[in-house]
Amino acid sequence: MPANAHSIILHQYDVSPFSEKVRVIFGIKGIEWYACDEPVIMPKPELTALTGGYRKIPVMQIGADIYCDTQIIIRELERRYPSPSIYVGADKGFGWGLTVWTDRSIFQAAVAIIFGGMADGDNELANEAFRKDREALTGRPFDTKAMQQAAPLMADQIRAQLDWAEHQLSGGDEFLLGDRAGLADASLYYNIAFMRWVYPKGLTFFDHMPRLAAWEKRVRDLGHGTRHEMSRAEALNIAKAATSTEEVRADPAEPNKLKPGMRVTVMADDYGRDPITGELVSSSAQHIAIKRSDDRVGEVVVHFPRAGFFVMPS
Ligand SMILES: N[C@@H](CCC(=O)N[C@@H](CS)C(=O)NCC(=O)O)C(=O)O
Repeated sequence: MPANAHSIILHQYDVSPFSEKVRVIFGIKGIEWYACDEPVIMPKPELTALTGGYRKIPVMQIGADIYCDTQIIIRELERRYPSPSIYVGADKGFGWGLTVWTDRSIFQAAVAIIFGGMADGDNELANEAFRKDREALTGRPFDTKAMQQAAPLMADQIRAQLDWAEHQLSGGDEFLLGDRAGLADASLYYNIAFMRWVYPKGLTFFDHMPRLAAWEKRVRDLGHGTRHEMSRAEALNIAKAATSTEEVRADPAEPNKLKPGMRVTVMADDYGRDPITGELVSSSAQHIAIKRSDDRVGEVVVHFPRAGFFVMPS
């Protein structure tokens, strides 16, 4: 079937760990999707035409609706494809809290271990252009020496935290929160997959975590749903021809008096803090959707999560 305004398009690249989180969710839900490969470093002119400046990967596009950050991407996938749910066992919402742990604490430890291992010469990702790009992304020097020094300390940190997961699996369940995979599994798994792809030496302690090793294989075997490829030009054409399906909705409990029609600026609270400005369409405790336009894509609505993002009137 040719792609259209309803197709799920993931702007991604294959060695992107956060993209892997979403690809595992595609696997869990059996979703058919289009991979639109983006550059690993800036510039990303097609991506930023869609997002208004947000540069991180992945970004999901459905027609003229653009979802920035895995949290809002997975939330939207759950809304459109509720079964099987990402919520497993007793999880009705705390799974998102677990993603704060996996996406910040564990991910940062994995990054230090991977790039701290660079001295061994087995890391092709971190060339000069990549380092410069990541300095601009984080606003901090890409200090290889400091990462080399931090790597053993971070190995202790990641081992201790993954050991919690090893214990979590001791009740006999196949997945972290029950007998099927969900948000918690996708969120922990992508960190391990990232190390496995680019710096497997960083995972030697895994030999002593047999339950987690078996779990890793089970999550990998879930696959990625049905993947097709799409060019960036085609993705832009789809956005341009489509109209957003987001409805105007005021949030009665909005604490800062934000209302549809107001101009607001949204930015991530950690790294890649490029501000994105637009007109508020709808908002809630968990999302904000803003309308903006660009010559190449026409009018689009860009969606962000609230946890981990700042919203300011502009
Ligand atoms: N909070 C974001 C984090 C995304 C993230 O850090 N992505 C990495 C790649 S996996 C990134 O964008 N790195 C810079 C780049 O690719 O330009 C999310 O959940 O989507």
